[in-house]
Amino acid sequence: MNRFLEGGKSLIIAYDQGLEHGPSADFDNRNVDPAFIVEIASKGRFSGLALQKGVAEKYYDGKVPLIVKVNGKSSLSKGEPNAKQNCSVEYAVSLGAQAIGYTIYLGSEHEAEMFNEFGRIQEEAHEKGLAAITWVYPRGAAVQNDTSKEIVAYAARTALELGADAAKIKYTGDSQSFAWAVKAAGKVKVFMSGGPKASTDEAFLTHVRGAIDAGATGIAVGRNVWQHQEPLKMAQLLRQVVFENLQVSSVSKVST
Ligand code: FBP
Repeated sequence: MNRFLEGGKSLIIAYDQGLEHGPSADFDNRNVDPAFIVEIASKGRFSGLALQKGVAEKYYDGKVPLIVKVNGKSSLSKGEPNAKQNCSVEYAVSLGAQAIGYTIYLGSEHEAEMFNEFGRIQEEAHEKGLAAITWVYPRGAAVQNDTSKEIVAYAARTALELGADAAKIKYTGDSQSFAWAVKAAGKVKVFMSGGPKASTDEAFLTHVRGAIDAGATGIAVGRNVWQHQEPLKMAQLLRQVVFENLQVSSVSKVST
């Protein structure tokens, strides 16, 4: 994971929503173009860029450490969520990946399949010198509240139990409860997932501040950056919170 860390902290930009949500749900004329995001990743000095293999093949420019998502699903499939492998670890390496990303839907009827597949991929990734990062999203009929303290900590712990180097998990809503998830993750690096674009910069930065105060390594975020009117400005604000450890009141002076 060291390749994704700067003074122990990290800021990752995620752009796999074209598969997960579809272009009409999240994209406009600017951010529908992967080249726009790849440029933000380097100009905004992100620590990592997460892409599905097709986008990586055609747009990755080698400037920011790459995470290739090796599974994914669309928003059209219904029922209990499942996401199967769609890219080999070997192929991810050939694209320049320094880590693989894999989503586990904890609590889904299909979780055993994902546990099994991630176990194999994690071992192969480690053999090839790549980090294994898991997006652990509690989901399905058995999950009542996917951001409760208990369930988010369960997600974090699952990442540790299954051998992940880092876990991307949803924010619980407050720093104190998120700290329990960070503790449950042990030596696994914790990244807060972004979610839909917040109504104000301050609202989003407050969550980021809370996650960092809870001991998170950083954030892995998409829409709150590339849906922003000024993505590079948001990147700068995030850097101030994550790397410079500034309070939101200090950075929000330059915010819109
Ligand atoms: P955002 O910051 O835009 O929420 O992206 C984080 C992410 O994990 C993406 O990598 C992924 O495409 C998406 O969220 C999945 O979202 P959902 O919660 O709808 O499954």
